[in-house]
Amino acid sequence: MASFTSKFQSFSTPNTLRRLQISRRHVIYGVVSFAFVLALYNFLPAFSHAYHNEPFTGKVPLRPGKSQPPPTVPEDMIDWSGRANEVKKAFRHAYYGYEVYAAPMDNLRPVSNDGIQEIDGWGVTLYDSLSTMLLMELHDEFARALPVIEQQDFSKTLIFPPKTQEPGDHIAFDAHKAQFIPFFETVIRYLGGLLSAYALSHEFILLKRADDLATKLSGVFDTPHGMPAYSVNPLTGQPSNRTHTILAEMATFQLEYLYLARMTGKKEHHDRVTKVMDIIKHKTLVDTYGMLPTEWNVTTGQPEITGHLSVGANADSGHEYLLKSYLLSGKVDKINLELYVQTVNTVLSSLLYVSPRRGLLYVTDAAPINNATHQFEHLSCFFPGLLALGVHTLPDAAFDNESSPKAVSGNDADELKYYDWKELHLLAAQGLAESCYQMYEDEPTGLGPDVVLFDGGELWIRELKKWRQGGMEGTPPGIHAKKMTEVRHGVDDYGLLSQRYLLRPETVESMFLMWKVTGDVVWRERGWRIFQALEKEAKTSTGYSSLYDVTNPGYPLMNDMPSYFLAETLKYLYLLFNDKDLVPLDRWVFNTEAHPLPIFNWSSWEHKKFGIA
Ligand code: DMJ
Repeated sequence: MASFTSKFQSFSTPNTLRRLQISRRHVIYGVVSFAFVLALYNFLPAFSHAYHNEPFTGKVPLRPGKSQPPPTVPEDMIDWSGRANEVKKAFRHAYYGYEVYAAPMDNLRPVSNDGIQEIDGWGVTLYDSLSTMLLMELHDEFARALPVIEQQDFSKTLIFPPKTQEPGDHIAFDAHKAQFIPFFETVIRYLGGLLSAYALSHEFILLKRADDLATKLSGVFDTPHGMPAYSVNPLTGQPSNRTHTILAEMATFQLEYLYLARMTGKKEHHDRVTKVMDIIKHKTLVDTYGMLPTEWNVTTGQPEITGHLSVGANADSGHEYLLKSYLLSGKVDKINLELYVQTVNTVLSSLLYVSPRRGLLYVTDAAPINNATHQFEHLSCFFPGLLALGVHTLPDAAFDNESSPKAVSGNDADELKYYDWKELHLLAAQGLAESCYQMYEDEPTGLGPDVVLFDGGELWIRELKKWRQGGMEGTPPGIHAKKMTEVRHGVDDYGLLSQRYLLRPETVESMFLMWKVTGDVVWRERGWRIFQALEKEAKTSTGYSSLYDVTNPGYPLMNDMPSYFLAETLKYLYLLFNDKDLVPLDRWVFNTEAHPLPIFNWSSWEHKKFGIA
């Protein structure tokens, strides 16, 4: 140190500096320090940004890059219409099994080859299959269904005790409850099925029966605030007295009732929607930053205090119908649109996480907002498709992050302002759809589990911020996740909470929408791999069955074929492979059970008659 000091003292010090009592040593220290800071500023962008107050300088370009295609034959050699035909064959196999072994009961039990009453007892598989039959041009099957529908008595439920108890079936039969029909399931499967089949076939009897059914359901709204009760007795019109309800059950009927009002001209159907939307709109959802909570109270008309937020079980279609009601009735209901954009932005900044080792993007639930469970449900896999649909159909102004209402507050949500929201929504859709698919690819059966639990993870919005501040190297985080085999020590980022596969549609629904919106053939390829896995692992001699264990090929099947398999899973696969655009997204909106309803515009008379603002 002594020699270092004396060396510098041998230089002559200018008079001015000497007068200011600044030595040459001070000058040299100053120059060296300045050069050091300058180097950091230039070579470490993260550092340079962190020491600024981050002035807003425009949008960060988001380049998602190409998805990695699964190995396959070259694109131009694929016979897509042949593949669509394979799905049609699968539908016929399942529906034939239902007709022969289960009708007029609700569902086929595809292992024991008999039927079971599960939802109202009016033969739900028949109603849920109508729109798929029409799209597949299965006219004989459709013709056989019409007289059954014409004669159906919707006044009483036909549920009775199951003949045998299945393993895992712990719910005791309750004769009183069996007289009540669940509103949500009845609307999405029966009412939605009838209305969609009417729109596709113009068979007037279908509209008439839809209106009859809605009349039988009307008592469900006889609650203090007009929120639908969980269930109703269709014979007496009495609503169930359960006070607790969930978002999905109270806010998944708008599409069906708006279309019914439009087709029948009946104001009462429109009023049901207005009342519930008024409750939703007038809540100041401060604690949840504008996102509708999962749990509600029918008696008070208020959300419960749990603060639970989710796009999965119990909430999913409540969010889905915000966007879809806006689209169905000619894009005029701005409140629905705003609620939808707010919801997505809250999800993007608070419920989306990236897994630590593989970089899988997942959406989870939380209660309250900062207390994530890190569960990722198959049910949530509809969400990437919904995001893609929004990007495809909404006007650019909806994504304008200067003028749209700010849904969320706090540091994490502030990051949203650096992105074009349209690009950001599509990026999230891509990352999530890839994870949903990866859940299938990870299993030896090729079919995905119902619920997984992630081993922690970082908020996606924070990872995006690091990526942005670090110079935006490569693709943004959460987009191209690593396969299990690419992770060192083979330690996976998640474990299985439910290893069942319940023939659910959500992942193939998102594959279909991602294909339609991006035109990237990889989504078709992935859908094909899923279809092949279904053929291999779920097919029985009479239909297709849910799996107990996706980790175990060949393990005994669950003996259960839910009607949504024919309404949704097979329909989305068929549309994914079909080269014709049978259901253009700018002319039709799928209800949550995949029954397409045609988009319409209210006339000025209807505005007046229904009191539409
Ligand atoms: C379907 O009945 C509907 O999509 C509903 O909205 C939730 N999920 C089931 C199938 O998983």
